[in-house]
Amino acid sequence: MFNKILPLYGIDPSACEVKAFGDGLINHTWLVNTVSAGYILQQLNQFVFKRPFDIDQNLSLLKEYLDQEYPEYLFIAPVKDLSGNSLNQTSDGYFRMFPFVENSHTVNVVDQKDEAYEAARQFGKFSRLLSGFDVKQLHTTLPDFHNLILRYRQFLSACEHAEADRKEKASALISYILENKDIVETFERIFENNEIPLRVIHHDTKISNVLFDAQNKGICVIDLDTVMPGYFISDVGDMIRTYICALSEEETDMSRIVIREEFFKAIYDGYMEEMGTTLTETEKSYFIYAGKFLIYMQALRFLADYLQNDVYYGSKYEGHNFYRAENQLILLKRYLESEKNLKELIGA
Ligand code: GN1
Ligand code: MG
Repeated sequence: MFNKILPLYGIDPSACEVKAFGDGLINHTWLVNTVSAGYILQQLNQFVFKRPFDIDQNLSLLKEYLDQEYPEYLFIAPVKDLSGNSLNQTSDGYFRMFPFVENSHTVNVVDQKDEAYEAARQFGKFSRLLSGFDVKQLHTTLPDFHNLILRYRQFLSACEHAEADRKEKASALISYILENKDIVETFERIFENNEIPLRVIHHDTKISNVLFDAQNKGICVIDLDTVMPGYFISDVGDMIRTYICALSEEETDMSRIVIREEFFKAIYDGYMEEMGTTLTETEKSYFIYAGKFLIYMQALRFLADYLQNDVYYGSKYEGHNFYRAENQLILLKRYLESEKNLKELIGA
């Protein structure tokens, strides 16, 4: 496969080093080192992203706008191959190459408050710089990706059609999801009344999607396939979900899941530093809700996948998606317990 792709970019496969890179669940990513430069090669998951050329077009529209309006901002768009294509469709799938940013690094686990602050600033900055861009120009690369109404319906249908043993094992988790249905109802209200505006939203704000410099200051955000019109609660919510606990969704010792309230404050400070004057008062009133929304939706997605025999996320061991869902529901429980303290922290 590399023998086919790399020459399109004028790279001799026998004169470079290629190794797997990162730990995303959806796309395949490799680091390609030639004698003169580093690249990130990525194969788009075409079962998830049904219209890869929409992504490519989004990236080029955003690049054009940002290069024009904010030339000092580093926006990492795919490089063009020898024929001028930034996305290649081959019999092995869809591929693109990004320049590797020298002297940058990514972080996989948030263990410093400053990392949460820097990341939140970068995701906030991205939406702020694009607040003058007409969001309607962007393709929706994953329809209904963060539509909790639909996710909830899909979850109910997964429950209905699940194999008996899986449903039995999941019954306590299913009950907890049903008990907290008010989280879906709040989303319904936001969605149906257009309470908050559509913005250019990243939709995958985990820490590994931020590039840091040698002084651990944020440089920019990466992994832009899910950049599309959305609500700010998606970005803030996924930061809360993935930064407020020291352990990830992969942790199975559930007693270790605790909330780091100071990290919530760091996310708030970093995001507001950039978006504070752009967000409406109504949006600000949903800042804490954002965490509930995303944690709940992720739990629901993992559990639905478990009930559907792991067709989406895959499974590395028996019950993998069950435990991921359990982990997220315990995180939700802890988050709800902290709500009063979090409100005080941000003066809400
Ligand atoms: C997927 O591939 P990755 O890890 O960046 C998923 C996110 C989930 C995440 C959970 C397109 O992201 O929505 O939050 O797994 N992306 C897609 O780890 O489904
Ligand atoms: Mg991703």
